[in-house]
Amino acid sequence: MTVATETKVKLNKIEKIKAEKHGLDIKEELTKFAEIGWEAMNEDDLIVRLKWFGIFFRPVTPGKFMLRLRIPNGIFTSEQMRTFAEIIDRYGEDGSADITTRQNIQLRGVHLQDIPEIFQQLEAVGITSIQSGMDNVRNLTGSPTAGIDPDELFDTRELNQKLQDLITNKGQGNYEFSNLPRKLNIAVDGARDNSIHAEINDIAFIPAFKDGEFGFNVLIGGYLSAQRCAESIPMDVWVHPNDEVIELSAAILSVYSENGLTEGLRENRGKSRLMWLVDKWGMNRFRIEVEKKLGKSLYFAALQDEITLEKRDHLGVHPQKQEGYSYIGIHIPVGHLMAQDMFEIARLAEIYGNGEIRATVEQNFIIPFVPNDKVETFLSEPILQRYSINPTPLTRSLISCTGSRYCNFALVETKQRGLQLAQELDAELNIPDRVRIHWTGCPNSCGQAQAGDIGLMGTKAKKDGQVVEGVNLFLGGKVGKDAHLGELKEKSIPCDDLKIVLKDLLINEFGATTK
Ligand code: SRM
Ligand code: SF4
Repeated sequence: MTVATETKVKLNKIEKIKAEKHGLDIKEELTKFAEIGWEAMNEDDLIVRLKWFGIFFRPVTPGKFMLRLRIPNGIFTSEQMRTFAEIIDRYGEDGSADITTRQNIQLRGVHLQDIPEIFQQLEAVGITSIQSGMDNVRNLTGSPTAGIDPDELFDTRELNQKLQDLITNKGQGNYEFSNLPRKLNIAVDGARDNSIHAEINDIAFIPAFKDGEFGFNVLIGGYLSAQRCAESIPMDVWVHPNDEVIELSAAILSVYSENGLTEGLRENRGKSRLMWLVDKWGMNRFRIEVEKKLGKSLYFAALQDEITLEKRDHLGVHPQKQEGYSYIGIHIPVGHLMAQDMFEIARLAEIYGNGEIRATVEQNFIIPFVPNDKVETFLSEPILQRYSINPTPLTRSLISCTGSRYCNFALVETKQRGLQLAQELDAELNIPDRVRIHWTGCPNSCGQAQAGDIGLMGTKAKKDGQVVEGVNLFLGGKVGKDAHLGELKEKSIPCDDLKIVLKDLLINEFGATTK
């Protein structure tokens, strides 16, 4: 590992904190923190280092922490879901959960004093929250229909689990990959519809045949941030599935981490994502350095990849690869859940399916393995009145980041506002096709505004001489085949004027008519 303090490079604040004491070093202190309480904690431990364990201090709700888990490929069991629900249930109204834009689950309202017990509960069901925040690899995303999609090219489940095991040392914490210059996102797609947003991941593996053999082409450097948004670019590398994906990921992480200091990535956090290293070296040198790390040459990319379809949202009833079974996508409005909902979804998965629940990057759930002769009864379950399998067009494709209710970066409230607007516009307009609206509370773009047909990014605006909550409007984001980022079209629209702006836009650009 690089010893940052020995060089003359001007380290940024977070690097200094890491050099003083690494995030994983507080593992043995978690019980002590739980005993003394967050108010008595050192600020760097509280605000920065706890994130190595997925524990996020929320300045908006001090004392009520957010716990970000790791759900590789977004797949978990009804038993795990019940554990998540039990954890938040004890916090009453404060306890809630969110499905994230990386197929992951975050728990809210958590008290620090309960962390040791919560970690035991999670460990007992095989879930970890380690390295889910700060300068770590985030949740590994993969095809949400892996292993059940009749048209899939590759089942990504085991590979993503292996990647997580490598990166986190099977949930125990791994110093080798947890002092990156910045966060890093990895996605593996085994389907044809780019279900994982390859274009905005730092490392994306997309299906491609080379000389008739299945494998992945590798894209590098995609990311969104307040300073810059970059689409991923080809590394001109093709790998076989499984071991070569793991080896290559490890080599890239090492190259990124080990050169972070000498290449200046540890100075300015605004210029520290993987793409900055690629910019500095050029892809050719980047590729060579990765080969050196691997100790072998890499294959050149396959000429063509297999991303040939528009992105699916998986809602509704779909036949599985396994004859006689269906998977059912249910819509969870803006991905927000309370404990009782989670108990109920766990029950559905158990009595109708095989107990599995799958999260999508659209912040919804899929329940697989429902026997076809049970589908009708499944659909008559009362909870499906709220979690529809066929919601109205705008509500259906709404994505939203956390926003000001819990996130201190937010410039606007997102989830409630976004949902209300979508429902009102759905009621007033006939909209021929889905329109994907992505809300994000600030330029960090966790809600991926640039990926939406319409993207709305929180900002400040002026109305009647007053500073009010507003949005910057993005248009033209394309996902799936030929994915590309949308562009900023209009700045600082006051949220109070947004409904009329969206209505005009839907009528003029998306073929909507008034009811
Ligand atoms: Fe994010 C920081 C929430 C996906 C770009 N993100 C944050 C923090 C941790 C800020 C904070 O401390 O409050 C937010 C926590 C709020 C909370 O209480 O929930 C936060 N990000 C989220 C989630 C929960 C949004 C959601 O509602 O789904 C997503 C969690 C994913 C996960 O399971 O790990 C989430 N964040 C994303 C994505 C989308 C993606 O990965 O596809 C992006 C853009 C893609 C990317 O990273 O390139 C994203 N988040 C950021 C950034 C900007 C990164 C940068 O390079 O500047 C920040 C700020 C930072 O890291 O300094 C950030
Ligand atoms: Fe918070 Fe901004 Fe991310 Fe939304 S986009 S969760 S407001 S950091």
